[in-house]
Amino acid sequence: MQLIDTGTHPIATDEYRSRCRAALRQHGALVLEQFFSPEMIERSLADAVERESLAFFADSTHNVWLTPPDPSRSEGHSSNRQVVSSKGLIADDQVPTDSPLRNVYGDDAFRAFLCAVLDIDEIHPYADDLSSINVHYAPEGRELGWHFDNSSFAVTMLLQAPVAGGRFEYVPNVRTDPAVHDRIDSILDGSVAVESLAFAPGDLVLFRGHDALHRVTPTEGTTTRVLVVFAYNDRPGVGLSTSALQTFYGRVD
Ligand SMILES: O=C(O)CCC(=O)C(=O)O
Ligand SMILES: [Fe+2]
Repeated sequence: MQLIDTGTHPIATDEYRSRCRAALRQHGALVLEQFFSPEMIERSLADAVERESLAFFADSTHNVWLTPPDPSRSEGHSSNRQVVSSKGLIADDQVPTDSPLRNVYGDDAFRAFLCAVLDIDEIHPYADDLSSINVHYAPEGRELGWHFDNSSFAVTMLLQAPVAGGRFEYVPNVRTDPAVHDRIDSILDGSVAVESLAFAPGDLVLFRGHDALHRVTPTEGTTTRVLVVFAYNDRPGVGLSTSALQTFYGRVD
C-alpha cells in the first residue's frame, strides 16, 4: 500500500525539505494537504472506529502547563486556573500490529523528512509501550482544553473531521512572553482573538506546541473527531513517568 503521496510531496528532495522547514519556522505550524494516501486513511480510520469503545476518557481538568496546582499562588493564577479535557484516546499497544500507522511511524524516509523539517539530528520512538502512536477520539461535546505541550514538536494526522466544532485554535509565542500570565488570562477569558489552523483528513500537521497555547474546541454533531498523534523524541530512551502514564492512559502498562 502506498502510504505517502510522494508525487505531490517529494519528501526526499532537499528543495521540498527546505521549503517545509522555512514554513514551519515562520508559522510554528505546517499543514501538508493530502500528504497521506486515501487507502492509508481509509484503513486507519476503519481500524480506529473499531476500537473507539476501548478509548480511555480521563475527564480531567488541568492547568495550561499540565502541572499540579500551586497552592502558594492565588486561585486566579495560571497554575491554578483549570481547563477541561474530555477527549479520549487509545495507546500504542492498542493500535493493531498490521496497522499502516506503524508503517508510517517507522518509515525511514518519513523520519528523515521529519528530522530535516524539524531541524533535529535524530528521531526516536518513546521507550514506554503506550506513548508512540495514539489515536484521539472526541465524540459530541468532548474537547481538549488550552495547554502547552511538554514536547517541542507534534506530528498529527486527522482521520475524521466532525460536522462542526473540533477546531484547532492557537496563539503563538505565549510561553516566552514576559507577560505570560496576563496573556493566558485573556485567552482563557476569551477576550482576545485567537488563530485557528484548518486541516482535513489525510493532511500531515507539524506543530510547535511547546510555546504556543493551543486547544481543540468541543465536537458538535454526532460524528466523532478522530486524530492520530505520532509521538517522537529527539533523544533515545525517553519514556513517560508512571504518573504521567496513569494520567494520560489510566494505566501504566
Ligand atoms: O487534536 C489536535 O489536533 C491536537 C492535539 C494536541 O494538541 C495534543 O495532543 O497535545
Ligand atoms: Fe497539544
